[in-house]
Amino acid sequence: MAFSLPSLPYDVSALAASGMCQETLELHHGKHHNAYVTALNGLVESKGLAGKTLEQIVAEAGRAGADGLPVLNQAGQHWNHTLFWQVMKPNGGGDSLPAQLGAKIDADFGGLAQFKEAFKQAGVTQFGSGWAWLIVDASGKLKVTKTANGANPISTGEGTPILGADVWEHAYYLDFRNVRPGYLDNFLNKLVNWEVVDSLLSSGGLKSGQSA
Ligand code: MN3
Repeated sequence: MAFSLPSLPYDVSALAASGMCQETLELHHGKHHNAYVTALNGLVESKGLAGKTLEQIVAEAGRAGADGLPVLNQAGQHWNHTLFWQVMKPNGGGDSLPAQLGAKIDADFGGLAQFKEAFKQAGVTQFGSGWAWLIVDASGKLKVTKTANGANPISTGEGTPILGADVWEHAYYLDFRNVRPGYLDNFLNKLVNWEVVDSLLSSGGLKSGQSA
């Protein structure tokens, strides 16, 4: 098998009115994400990845440290973007959450506003390229964290991501120029698909269904 670029769960123009224009999605999904998939497929044979799932590859590359980076850069980014497209929708975001997710956020962060602020701060303070995450940690508690470049909470062993925001400049430069905080505010208030985040909380996280 080979890895493949998953289709967007909405039209490429569908998020434009919610702050992510068609050109951003064409470049980000069609060029950036596709390049990670192509590069990862190019590593399958030389790195002995055949038969492994994407999640296995990400976890093993993370545990390998510096030696795992060439694989993690591509495999992590393939996984990260696969989640990212799923956790957005047109006219998403806002403060109306499914009951289970809302109650869990209230219990673990003290309220939705506190969660949003923590998530935004994680994204803003990730120096250079990376990701902000909402994860379920080993004790079952929700936690906000951030990772650099192509890493993610699976590769670091921190927990199971159920929401991720790409803070590489390619994610927001066309729509928000250099203003990363504005992009993250928009993500939380106009783009997040809370129903998908709630279903990932129930199901134990995204299974890409992909393997080498
Ligand atoms: Mn990206």
